Amino acid sequence: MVQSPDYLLVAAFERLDEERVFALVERGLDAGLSSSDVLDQAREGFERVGGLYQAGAYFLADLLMAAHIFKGVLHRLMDHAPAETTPGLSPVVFGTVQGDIHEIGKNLTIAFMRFSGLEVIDLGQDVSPQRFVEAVVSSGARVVCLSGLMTSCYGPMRRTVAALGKAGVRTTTTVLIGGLVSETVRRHVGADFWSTDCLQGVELCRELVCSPREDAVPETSWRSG
Ligand code: B12
Repeated sequence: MVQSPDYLLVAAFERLDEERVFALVERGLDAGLSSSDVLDQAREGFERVGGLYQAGAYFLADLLMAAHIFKGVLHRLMDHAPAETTPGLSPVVFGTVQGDIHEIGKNLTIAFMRFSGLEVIDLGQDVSPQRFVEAVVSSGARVVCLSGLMTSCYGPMRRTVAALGKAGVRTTTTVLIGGLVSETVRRHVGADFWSTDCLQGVELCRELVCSPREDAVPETSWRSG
């Protein structure tokens, strides 16, 4: 049976076969696939690894290897076609909140944002509320994304939202939280939106940067409460 290159890339990723993944990325790009298509396949492969980890079939080291391969794919895609930002759009400030060093989900979401034309200011991990404020003030960003993978992140998320308020920029920014979050968490921290899915987050951010703060409830919004 002849298998499509898409399936091959996902399967190679699932097996954590780094060399084969990179070779298939090259093959896909040479065959005319877009960076987003390749990224999507890499994401599917990554998710399969995550599923195997959750099922106990893979260890933490395997998950970290998957993150390493994913980073390699991103570098390759950036070299192939540097992500072009859509001119005139406000940047998105993004970071993992204070006390948290988990970055895989953040990096994945940022990669999709950049490939969809958004300019993202990546503040990294363990980002203090003050650094978020400084980045928003200096860039004029209207959207702030906070990632947090631990329950201990809810305090720092709340403090970040409060700091934006204290600095007088809360009314001009929309705050989206992601990671280990829910509607209850959103209400607790005072954010505008929450999501546990990077593509949903990208879609929302695109709508937000294209619309003024006053209309900050896009049609595809899943804000509730
Ligand atoms: C990998 C991992 C690590 C790695 C992180 C490596 C790295 N560079 O990021 C290492 C080994 C360093 C680590 C450390 C720790 N970890 Co850890 N870790 C994980 C693990 C296994 C996977 C997380 C992950 O990357 N998933 C894959 C990504 C793709 O998924 P994701 O992050 O959820 O992101 C998706 C979405 O949430 C979304 N997303 C993420 N952020 C955002 C933001 C926005 C705005 C949007 C729209 C979307 C979005 O996009 C992604 C795709 O859709 C989880 C368990 C799990 N199964 O989730 C534990 C887990 C998160 N870790 C946990 C803990 C406790 C720790 C440690 C405290 C352990 C310790 N005792 O030292 C330390 C934390 C130290 C610290 N100060 O941060 C706990 C948290 C428990 C809790 N409820 O609070 C978990 C849940 C494990 C567990 N079951 O106990 N960890």
